[in-house]
Amino acid sequence: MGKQMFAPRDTIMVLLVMPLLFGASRCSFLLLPVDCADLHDHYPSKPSGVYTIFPGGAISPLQVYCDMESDGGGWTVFQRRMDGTVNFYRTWDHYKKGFGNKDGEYWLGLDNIVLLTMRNKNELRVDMEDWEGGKVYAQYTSFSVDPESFGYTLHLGSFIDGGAGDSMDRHGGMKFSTFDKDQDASGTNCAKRHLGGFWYATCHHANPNGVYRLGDDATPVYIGVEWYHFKGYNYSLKTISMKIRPVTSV
Ligand SMILES: [Ca+2]
Repeated sequence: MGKQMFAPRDTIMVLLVMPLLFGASRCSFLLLPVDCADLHDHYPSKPSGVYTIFPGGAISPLQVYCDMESDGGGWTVFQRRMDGTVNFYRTWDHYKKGFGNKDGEYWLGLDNIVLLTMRNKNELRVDMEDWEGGKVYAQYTSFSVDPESFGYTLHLGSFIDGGAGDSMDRHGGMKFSTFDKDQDASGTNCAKRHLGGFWYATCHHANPNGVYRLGDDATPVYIGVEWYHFKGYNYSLKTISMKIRPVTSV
């Protein structure tokens, strides 16, 4: 009898609280960007830096570096080299899950890249810098990566030249390879030969995950952080970063 007496009041409480909860959840939804473009759309004045995004929903936050400057900003960076502080000669498991420091050098992880590219059509931009202050980029009108069961196969759209040249030309359609998982199109193990992990073909025109070296330092060729059509095979770049953005953005 007592419980029945409380029931109407409980109901009123629920009716009063429900809109508050609903309102709170709608507000917090705006704070859960799926990528850097989403963040940029809501907060256009935010500078480049490390942010938390939610490409897999509210329960799986992911820290990334967002490039909010290049060509209007909103780029989610998935690969970044800048000072040689992180070793990129890593196993399959590392390339699958990601490694490094988000405020410095890192690889975001193939599973995260798949997650980021499966929802929308994305474009790819690769920014790079040589040791003499030269800055160029390469852009591709679309970029996606198949899930692990398909070998993380890379798909690239048309090339747009920002001075770097099309050094991804041999890499579209390739599966990802590491020294402990050879899925390249060569009879050799490209990842072992060129000391990185990448969508190697037979083997590369671009080796962004190679060994960080000081330009043309006369050590063996083909193993540095290279972009062949920009500086050739015996020149390791000062910086390189690979980033994606939904094509509908900006
Ligand atoms: Ca091979």
